[in-house]
Amino acid sequence: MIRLFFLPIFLLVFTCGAQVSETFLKENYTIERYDIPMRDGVKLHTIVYSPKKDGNFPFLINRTCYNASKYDNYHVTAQPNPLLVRDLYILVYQDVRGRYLSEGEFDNMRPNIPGNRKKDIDESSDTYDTIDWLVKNVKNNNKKAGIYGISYPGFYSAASIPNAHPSLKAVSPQAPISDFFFDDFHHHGAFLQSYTPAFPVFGYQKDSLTDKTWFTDAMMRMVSMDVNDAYSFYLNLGPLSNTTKYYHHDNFFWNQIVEHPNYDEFWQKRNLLPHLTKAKPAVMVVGGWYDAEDLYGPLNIYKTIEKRDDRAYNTIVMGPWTHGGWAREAGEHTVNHIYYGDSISSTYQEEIEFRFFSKFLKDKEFTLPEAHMYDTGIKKWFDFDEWPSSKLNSHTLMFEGNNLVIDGKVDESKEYSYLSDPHHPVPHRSEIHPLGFTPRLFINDDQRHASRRPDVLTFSTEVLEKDLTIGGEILADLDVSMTGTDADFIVKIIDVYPMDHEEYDHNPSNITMKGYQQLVRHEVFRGRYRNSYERPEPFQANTKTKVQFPLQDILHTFKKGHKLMVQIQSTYFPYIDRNPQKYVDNIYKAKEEDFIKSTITIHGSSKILINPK
Ligand code: PG9
Repeated sequence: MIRLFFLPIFLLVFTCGAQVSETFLKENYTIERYDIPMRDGVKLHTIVYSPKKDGNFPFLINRTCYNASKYDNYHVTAQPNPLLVRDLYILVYQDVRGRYLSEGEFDNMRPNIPGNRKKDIDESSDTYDTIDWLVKNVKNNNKKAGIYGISYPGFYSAASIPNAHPSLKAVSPQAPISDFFFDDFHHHGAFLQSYTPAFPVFGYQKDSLTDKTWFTDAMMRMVSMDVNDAYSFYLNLGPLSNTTKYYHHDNFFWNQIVEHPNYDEFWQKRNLLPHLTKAKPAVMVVGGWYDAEDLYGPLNIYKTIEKRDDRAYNTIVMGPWTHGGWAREAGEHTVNHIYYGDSISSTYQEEIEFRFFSKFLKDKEFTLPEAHMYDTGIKKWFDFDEWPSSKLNSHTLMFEGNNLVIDGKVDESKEYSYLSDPHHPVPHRSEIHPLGFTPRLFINDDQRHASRRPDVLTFSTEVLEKDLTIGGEILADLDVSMTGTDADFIVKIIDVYPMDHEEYDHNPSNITMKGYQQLVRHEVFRGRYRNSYERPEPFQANTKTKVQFPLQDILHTFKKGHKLMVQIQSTYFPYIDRNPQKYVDNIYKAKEEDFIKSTITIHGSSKILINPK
């Protein structure tokens, strides 16, 4: 029995709380199934729900690698926003090329081919051909189409933007992947070892058209062990070469990851961002501040379009959600131990998402915000007319002893060192946790387990005498040295709660919010890529070296009575793989003996910049 925590993302369908009933669907929609020919002749399996009522309706399209058939036969738990379903759209669900009942070969983050070609195919051309066929062949349509999707389907939504079909009027990439070297599997070159169980879903070609999963045997290699302590499991597994040996030796995607450890042409051509030069359809990007899978994607897709096409209708929503959380309504909204409020997802669905599609596909008069952003500290929404907003202040955070100094002077000659041991890595979770398909709840977890370790540097302000809002972009500007020749750097921004903070009802009795050190933002950087993601370089031992990298944006007010804390460390396990700390060409092929202890030094000239100009 596969325990729920492990249920892969493609089975944890993103569902809304107040579902549309099967009765409503059957009374108001008919279902047709088509195999739509693409320009190269490959047919893509497409399920179409058409309203029974007379009228001309827009299309609402979802292209997925996670089995469109789960939306077939009036399957209610997989429908989109119930308000949209009730308002009657032509709902379209399609298996992307090479998946399930569609023909062709699957390719992860299929590279976009620039220009509007007649023969070559990519996800943009497949979307163009699909819309063209639908408009010409499905009755009662109003020749307008919208596309949406969460996660990989979010990438397919965003991939519709280059050379968009003229009928495509509204695109909502939600938690979209933009580049697998910065989303999901990697963060700035470090491998997310916590994704190891996910590889079977993306690493085997099917050998026939099927609506059933064909990679279950490969998945069971890990699931069947029913692992309750992921940290020990991965530590005992040892170097990544053992993952190849025992689990993924026949997985084409894993082997591509192993053979392309650096940001080479293989990854660069799979980056969607360079192709987002113009956005003719209206775009609404949606993301979760606590999305452990795809946070780089939504922020950078929005910012790229803002930079490249100043005439685009391009907006962003960032809420207190984990991956895809806005599609689920549980009433009380919590992320791990933190309570944020009630009905946050259904309010977004009603006041934002429903209005976006109604405005551009049904010509309804709605005004929507440019940037609808949730402050995760005071737990309120704010609308900005740009993001990052010039209304949010810049700050410089520096270190003095154990103190975090905001916009002040420090003794930059001081040094802060720790012994980093890859055989005793810093856990990324405060609790023992089972093997999971992807990382999720650590993203705003308690950091007291880390601040008590000698291999974690911890700097904290005094108790804040007034609210301090930290919003916008963040840059870690570190001066480092080490006794080894390679290292990872993890920077964490933490909200320290007062000792009289209220408890939250949903937490078990062993969790106290009194003195809680809540992770607000973290980022990982593999130091070898400090000068180039494509050409890694070893460090010179005991030589002061600059390491700069961005953390993803935040909007968080550190309330009066709280403290602002920064932690720096060099292991974060098993969220990411361990750096041997002795430079080797390919860490995926490192041997046990390559893993060495290293004394890492953060020099007093280091700083964390908020909204650097
Ligand atoms: N971005 C999510 C993911 C991709 C690849 C592996 C695991 C998860 C998703 O598509 O849900």
